Amino acid sequence: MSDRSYRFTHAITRLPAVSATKGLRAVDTGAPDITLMRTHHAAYVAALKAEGATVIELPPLEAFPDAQFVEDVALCLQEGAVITRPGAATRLGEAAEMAPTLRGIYDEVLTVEGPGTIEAGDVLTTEREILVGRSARTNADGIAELTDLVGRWGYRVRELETPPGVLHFKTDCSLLDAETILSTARLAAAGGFKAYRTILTAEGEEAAANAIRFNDAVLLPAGFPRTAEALDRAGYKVVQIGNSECAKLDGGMSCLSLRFTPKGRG
Ligand code: CIR
Repeated sequence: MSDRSYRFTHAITRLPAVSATKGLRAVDTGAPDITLMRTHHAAYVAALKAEGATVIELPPLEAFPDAQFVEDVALCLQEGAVITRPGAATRLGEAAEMAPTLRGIYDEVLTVEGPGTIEAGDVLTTEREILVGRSARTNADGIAELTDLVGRWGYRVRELETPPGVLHFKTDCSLLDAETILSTARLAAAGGFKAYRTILTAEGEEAAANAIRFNDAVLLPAGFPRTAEALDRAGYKVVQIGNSECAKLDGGMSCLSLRFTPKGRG
């Protein structure tokens, strides 16, 4: 079994802008503290580097308060990248900002042109398929266009539903290894993960589901001790990263990076 869905050579991150205080959020729990957000961000980048990543650290984009959530604007695969088309109007322009960086890395960079919308926070790439959760940001047309684009590289897309009221599919799940998905109970109950082993987040710790497996580590937002313990018991190396400020903007570990191994460099 290959491991290209969780072993990577590279990551792209973007430093949070001061304007991140104005980032989108479902429920306002107060403005994030940018200094603390940047401290957490530095720890996140350091954790990726500790796992061997070459991290391309992009500068803040003040015009786009959510631009540190780079994951949403592109899907990076080995064969090429796809620039997505965010469903949030204030985030649409972020995709074009990411394109030149990806063109510098990949020979093939494709673009979702629309009219559909898709944010890659709704996309979970596993070893055997690409799962896409329909959400308030990702619609059927967007999924159809992505399916068509990645089909040329041999990928199969399977459409699932993001639970109601949940921002992104990966707000509620993450890949732990080729066979295993960390999921909230509410998402697992929908039945889309039957072909996988699932580890459930502890009750009341649903926000722990937005984690990432990067090489040997699972980066988990700090503050979810029972889920951390369950992962530790299952044999994963858990690295906890502060996420209190991004959480105010509905962001977690996966949102903060694009992770990939460009073909020929893996
Ligand atoms: C948004 O609402 O778009 C941002 N405030 C949070 C994006 C989080 N990204 C993700 O879950 N992949």
